[in-house]
Amino acid sequence: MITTNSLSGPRRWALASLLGLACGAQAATETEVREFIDLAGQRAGELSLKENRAEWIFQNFITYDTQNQVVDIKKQVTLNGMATARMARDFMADGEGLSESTLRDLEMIRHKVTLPAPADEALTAELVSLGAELENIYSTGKYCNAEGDCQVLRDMSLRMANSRNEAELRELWAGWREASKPMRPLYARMVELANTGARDLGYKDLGDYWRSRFDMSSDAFAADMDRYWQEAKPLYEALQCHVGAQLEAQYGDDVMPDNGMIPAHLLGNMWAQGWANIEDVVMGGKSQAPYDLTEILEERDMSAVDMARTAEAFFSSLGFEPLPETFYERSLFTRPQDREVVCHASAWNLDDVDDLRIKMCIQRTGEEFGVVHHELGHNYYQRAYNQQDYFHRGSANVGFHEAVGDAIALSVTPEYLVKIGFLDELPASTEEAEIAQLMKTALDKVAFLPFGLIMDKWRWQVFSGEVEPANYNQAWWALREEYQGVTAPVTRTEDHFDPGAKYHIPSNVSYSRYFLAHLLQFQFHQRMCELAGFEGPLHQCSAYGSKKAGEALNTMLTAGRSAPWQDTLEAFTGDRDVDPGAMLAYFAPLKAWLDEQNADRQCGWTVN
Ligand code: X8Z
Ligand code: ZN
Repeated sequence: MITTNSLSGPRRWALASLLGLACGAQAATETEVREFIDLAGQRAGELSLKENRAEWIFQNFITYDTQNQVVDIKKQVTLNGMATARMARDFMADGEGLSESTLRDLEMIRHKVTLPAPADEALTAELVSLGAELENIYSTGKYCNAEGDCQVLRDMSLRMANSRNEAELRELWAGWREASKPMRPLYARMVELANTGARDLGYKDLGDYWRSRFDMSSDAFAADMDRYWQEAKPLYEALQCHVGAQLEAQYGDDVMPDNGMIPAHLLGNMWAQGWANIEDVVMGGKSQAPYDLTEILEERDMSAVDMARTAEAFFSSLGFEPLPETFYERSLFTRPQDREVVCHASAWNLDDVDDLRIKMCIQRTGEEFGVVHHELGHNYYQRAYNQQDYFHRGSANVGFHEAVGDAIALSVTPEYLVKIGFLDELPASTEEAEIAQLMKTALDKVAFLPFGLIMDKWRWQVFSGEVEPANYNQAWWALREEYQGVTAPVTRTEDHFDPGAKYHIPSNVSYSRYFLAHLLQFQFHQRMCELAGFEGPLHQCSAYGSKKAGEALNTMLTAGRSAPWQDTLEAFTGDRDVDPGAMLAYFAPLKAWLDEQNADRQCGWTVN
């Protein structure tokens, strides 16, 4: 058997890292460990470029062959990632005398693998194949009705947004959930394998592993998530109460249960995660919003590329360099008719320098205009941290990555739309108009919070074994009901796998990131408005054109993951913690209005 014990110093660690061997008993010095980290970064960096390319091709052309190709490279990436993570684990166990920043880097290497695999090549291959198969099932999923007419998710989502026909909504809702049924056994097996991998690296389970990425203990992170939710909850409850009452007025008490919960198919979104599409219903049957972005985009005949160029111009106004022309040549902006693709929006940096791209099946709606800003936020972040070492190329924590583009989109105000010529003049500033505008945003951002929380709560329960495969669906609905006050419109059984009907479950994208981002983006917005010299209510502020705000934002983006996120946040906003207070301040006028509306209502819900 080859060992590296006959070598000494950095060469020993270097060789060990390349061969993936254990290193013998001696504790390593700071210099040796730094050398290991550098080499590990180089190796992982090279592999990740190959992975990016194979993944891009697979997601743009889903076929038997592209799937095999991506599985091959992902297997190599996982084997390498696990070997390196195990070494990091061992260095940490012997970590006395290592500096704090080196220990942090080792920890980052240790928890870098999304799906940690058992120490076995065949099981690694199996785990990676399961991941690709689940993604395939989701992305190629269709609902075919009794007449044999089939629909893809994108079209079903559009109907969910616009239809007010309860029976149609119910059919779409239940129909899409047929597509995720076959995922259940694959998902259960995937959990089993990834848990073994996580335990091998010294974690309790995959949930513990995912939660350990926040510069604090995994338990402290879970407790903080609950604390943030408790703070934001009264605003959510006020919104849920008002929306429930308006839905009752729209659909009647045959449709609305009398326990205070809202059936999930009535909220204008396939997953009831954002409710902005039913602003008309919520405002009494007719939209009260001062303008309709979807109509503006239609009137101006904006193409998907035009939407991206408009979002780019916002970033340019803050002082960011333009996107490279290759962004427009290589991105996927619309759904191709001739092949299967992963339509769920994403942002990429193929060469880890500036080969930036988005992949999105853009629809011409105000909602999607927001998503375009969201994706570009990822791209500008990716480019800003490209000078960092490999393991520091990432956002301060994953929530930051999701918050940047959203924070920019909060600056898409009537005043901004006038500045760029989308509106001829500012809409009359009446109290009704202000409330309607705040309502539209709250239906998107506030309604999202409990959904953002339960996606990972469910997974944490599943990964820890608290919820077993036999109870997957029941546990899912228990969380939906308790946190969201949202209930299933049709009977659910353990034959269904409703969590799998949401992209991030089969794709294994952790979801706490979005919960955090929905709070952080208001902190970022608040700070950028301050730097832009804005005085007034936060929802009226646009940081458009503020070089000062752009510079501060860029400084944060450039830092990547080089420091604990609390330090990075403090340098930008002055806070060391996620603070729901910024969101609460933004919506304060709406909260007062909701409390008036709800004054004579019995709010809250009872879980069966
Ligand atoms: O998945 C996304 C982005 C890509 S990172 C479009 N989002 C979450 C979702 O769609 O469920 C953005 C907000 C929440
Ligand atoms: Zn995102």
